[in-house]
Amino acid sequence: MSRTALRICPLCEATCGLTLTLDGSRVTGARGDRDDVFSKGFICPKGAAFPAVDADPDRLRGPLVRVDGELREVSWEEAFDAVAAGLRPVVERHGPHAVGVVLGNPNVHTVAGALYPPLLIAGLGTRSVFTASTVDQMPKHVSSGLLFGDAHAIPVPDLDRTDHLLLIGANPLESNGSLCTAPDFPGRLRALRARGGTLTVVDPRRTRTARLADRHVAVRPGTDALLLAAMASVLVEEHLVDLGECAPHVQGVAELADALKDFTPEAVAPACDVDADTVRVLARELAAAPTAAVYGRIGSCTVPHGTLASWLVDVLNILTGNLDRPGGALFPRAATDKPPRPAGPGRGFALGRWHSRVSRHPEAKGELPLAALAEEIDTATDAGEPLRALVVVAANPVLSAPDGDRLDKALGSLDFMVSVDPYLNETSRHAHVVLPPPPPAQSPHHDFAFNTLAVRNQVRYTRPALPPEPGRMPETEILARLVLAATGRHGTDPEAVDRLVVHQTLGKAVNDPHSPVHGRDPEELAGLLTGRDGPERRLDMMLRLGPYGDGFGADPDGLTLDRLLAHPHGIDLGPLSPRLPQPLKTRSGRVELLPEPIAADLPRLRAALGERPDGLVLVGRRHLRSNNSWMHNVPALTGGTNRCTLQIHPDDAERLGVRDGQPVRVRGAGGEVTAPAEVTDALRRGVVSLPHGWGHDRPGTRLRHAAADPGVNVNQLLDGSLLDPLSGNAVLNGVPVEIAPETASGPGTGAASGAGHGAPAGLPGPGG
Ligand SMILES: Nc1nc2c(c(=O)[nH]1)N[C@H]1C(S)=C(S)[C@@H](COP(=O)(O)OP(=O)(O)OC[C@H]3O[C@@H](n4cnc5c(=O)[nH]c(N)nc54)[C@H](O)[C@@H]3O)O[C@H]1N2
Ligand SMILES: Nc1nc2c(c(=O)[nH]1)N[C@H]1C(S)=C(S)[C@@H](COP(=O)(O)OP(=O)(O)OC[C@H]3O[C@@H](n4cnc5c(=O)[nH]c(N)nc54)[C@H](O)[C@@H]3O)O[C@H]1N2
Ligand code: SF4
Ligand SMILES: [Mo]
Repeated sequence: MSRTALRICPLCEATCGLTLTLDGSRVTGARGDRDDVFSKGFICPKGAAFPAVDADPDRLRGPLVRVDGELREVSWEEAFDAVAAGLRPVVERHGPHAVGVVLGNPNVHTVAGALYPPLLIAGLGTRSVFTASTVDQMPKHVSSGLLFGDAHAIPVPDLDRTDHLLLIGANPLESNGSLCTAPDFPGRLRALRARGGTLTVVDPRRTRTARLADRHVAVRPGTDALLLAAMASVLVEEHLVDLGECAPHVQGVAELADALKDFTPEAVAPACDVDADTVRVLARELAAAPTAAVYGRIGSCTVPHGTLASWLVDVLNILTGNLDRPGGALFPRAATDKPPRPAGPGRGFALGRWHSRVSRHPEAKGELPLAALAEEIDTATDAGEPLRALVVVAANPVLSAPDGDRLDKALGSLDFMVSVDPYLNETSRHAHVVLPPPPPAQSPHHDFAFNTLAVRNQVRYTRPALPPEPGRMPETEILARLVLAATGRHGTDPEAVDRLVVHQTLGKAVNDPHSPVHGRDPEELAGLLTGRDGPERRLDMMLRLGPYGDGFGADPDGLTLDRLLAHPHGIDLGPLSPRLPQPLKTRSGRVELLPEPIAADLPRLRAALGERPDGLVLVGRRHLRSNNSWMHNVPALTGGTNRCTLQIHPDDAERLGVRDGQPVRVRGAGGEVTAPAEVTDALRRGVVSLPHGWGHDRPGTRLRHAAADPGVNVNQLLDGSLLDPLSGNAVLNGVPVEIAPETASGPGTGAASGAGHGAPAGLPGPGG
C-alpha cells in the first residue's frame, strides 16, 4: 500500500517541499509539494532523485570501528565506547586544542547539524575548529561582522520585488542559489525579467544564468573587488550616492569615498578586462533603478580579495539606498532567530582572537582555515601541540579542501579520528570510528540556517517520513552521544544534553528584561514544552522565544511547535521588511562603512591594480545534478553533461594543441591532474574550468558507482597557501595553472584518470 509524506528537501539551499511516495519502508517517488507555502511545487532533478539518494545501497547501515587496522561493524554501544576511549586520553594528555572539530556542508541541511556541533565545540573547549565555511562564504561573514557587527547578518536580495539584480560569481540556474534561499530561483529570475526588471551577470563563464541575463560581463577571475570598487567610485564621482532611509544608520561615507578614489574605471579596466565605459554603465544603472540588489556568491568569495568583494557588494547596496528596503537587500527574520533585542550599540565583531599554530592564520568567527588543516596535523612547531585527534561531522575535506593528498596522509597519521558520515569516502576511510546517520527520509527537517537567508520569511518543519530502520540511530542522538563521549560524560542519557540546553536558555531568558518570559520560572516553562524528543522540545523552545513566538503564553496567537505541526506545508510569515537599526551589533550601533581591518586590506587591492598575469587561470563550476563531493554515487545523477572535464576556450585549445575529448594535464602549485578536454566558447579566453568534488579513486572507500567514473580532484592543484587573509578563506577560483595535452608516456591514460597521488617532479610535494 503506498502512501505519501512531506519532507523538505535537504539537497541544496533552496529548501523545496517534497511529497514523497512511500511503499512499506521505502521511498518510491518524490514530487514538488504544490501546497508548500514557499516552494509551491517546484522541484529540480536532484529533488526528483531523492528516492535514489535515500536508498543508495552504499550508505552505511551501522557503526564501524577499526580493529587491527580493519573497519568492522559493531554495536552502537561499542562504537561510543571507542569514541570515548579514543578522544579522552588525547584531551587529558595534550589538552583540548589537540582535538580538531571539522564540520562539513550537510550540517546546515540537518537538524542535528544545527543543534549539536556548537555544544561539541564548547564542551571540548577546543580552538581547533575547521569548517566548509572557509572554502565557501567566510568572507561574507567577516564582511557582515565588520559592517553590521554580526557575522550572521547577511542581507538577502529581494528577488521577487527588485527592479535590477546584479549577480556576481553565482550560477543559480545550476546551484539553485546560495546565501539566498529561493525555491525556483530560475523562475524568480525569469519573473524579474518578465516584470520589466533587469538582470546583469558578472562571471568569466557564459553560464546558464548569464544566458538569461540582459547583460553578461565576462570579468577576469579574481578581480571583482576591483570592479566593484570602481563602481563605488563612479557613484561618488558622479554624485549618485543616495543612502535613502538607511542614512541615519550609516557612518563613514566620506572616509569610504576617500579610500576608494584611486579605483577609477580606467584604473581597474586592464586588470578586470572590463572596459571603463562598461564599469560606468554598471554603476549608473544600479543608481538609476527604482530598486536594485547586488548579490555575490562563490565566485566573489573564493578569491584573493574575497572579503573586500563581499564588503563591496553591500557597500554598493548601501550607497544606492538599497540596503534594508523592499526590492533591495534585506535582513530576513527567521522564526528561530534569537529573541529580538532593542537597537543600540553592541559588542562588535573581533577577528584574530587567536591564530593557527603553523602559519599563524587569524581565527575568523571562531574558525581556522580548512586549508590549514593538513599542516596543523603534520607540522610540529614550538607554538603548541599538533592536532592528534579529529571529530569530523559531514565533511569530506580530502576532496573539498586544497591539497587532498597532503591531508589524506595527515589524516592517516592521527591518533584518533571519528567521522559522522553516511559513507565510507575519501575522508571517512581514515576514521577509527564511523557513525552513520540514517538516510534523510528517516530524519526530521527544519532549516535553522537557511530560513535566516530566505527571500521570504516562512517556517516549515517535517518529521521523519519513515521510522528509523532497525539498527539505526537518529543523527540528533548520535551527535548528543558524541558530545557526551567527547566531554567525559560517556554513558549519560543523551536527552540530558537537550535538557541542559533548555535549562540554560530559559534561565537566561527569564533574566532578560526584554524577554516575554522575564521573571517567570524556568522549570515551569520547561514543563510547557511539547515535542516527542529533546530536539523537538528545543525547536519548540526556540520558536516560542523567537520573533513570532507565543512567548510561552504572552502572545496566544504566536508560534509554537504544535501550531507548526498543524501546518504541514508551512506557515508564511510575509515578505522581507526593513529592520534597521535592530540587527546592528557594531560598537557604534551603526553600519560601519569603512571598518579598520577592511581599510588595512585596501593597499593589497591597490597593488592588484597593476597585476595582469598572462597565463591561464582555473575556475570551478557546478552541475545541476551534483552536490559537492557526495552525490557522484547516485547513478541517476551522474553521466550526461555531469562530467569532470576541463573546459577550455577554442582559441586557447588551438594555441596549446588541445583537441576536444583529449586528456590534458593540468598543473598547479599543489600537484597535477589529467582530465579530458571539453572545448567550449562558454568560457572567456585565458580561463579553464574543472568542477570540484571529484577524484573518487582512492582505495578503502565504499562508493561503487562513483569509483567507476572517479574524475579528478581539482583541489589537488592547490597547495593550501593561497588564502583571503581577512577571512582565511581558500582561494579556489582564479588560480594559475599550466596545461598540456597528454602524451603517450605521461601518467594517466584513460578519461578523467587521476595522476597518482604524489606531486609531480618540479612541484612542491606534500609538506614542502
Ligand atoms: N575547488 C573547489 N572546491 C570547493 C568548492 C568549489 O566551488 N571549488 N566549493 C566549496 C564549498 S561551497 C563547500 S560547501 C565545500 C563542501 O565541502 P564538504 O562539506 O567537505 O563536502 P561535501 O561534499 O558537501 O560532503 C560532506 C560530507 O557529508 C556527508 N553527508 C551527506 N549527508 C549527510 C548527513 O545527513 N549527515 C552527515 N553527518 N553527513 C552527511 C557526505 O557523505 C560527505 O562525506 O566544498 C568546497 N570545495
Ligand atoms: N547542483 C548543485 N547545487 C549546489 C551545489 C553543487 O555542488 N551542485 N553546491 C551548493 C553549495 S555548497 C554552494 S556554496 C552553492 C554555490 O552556489 P553558486 O555560487 O551559485 O555556485 P557556482 O555554480 O559555483 O557559481 C559560481 C560562479 O562563479 C563563477 N566565477 C568563478 N570565479 C569567478 C570570479 O573570479 N568572478 C566572478 N564574478 N565569477 C567567478 C563561476 O564561473 C561560477 O559560474 O551551491 C549549492 N548548490
Ligand atoms: S532545488 Fe534544491 S531543495 Fe529544491 S528540489 Fe532541487 S535539490 Fe532539492
Ligand atoms: Mo558551499
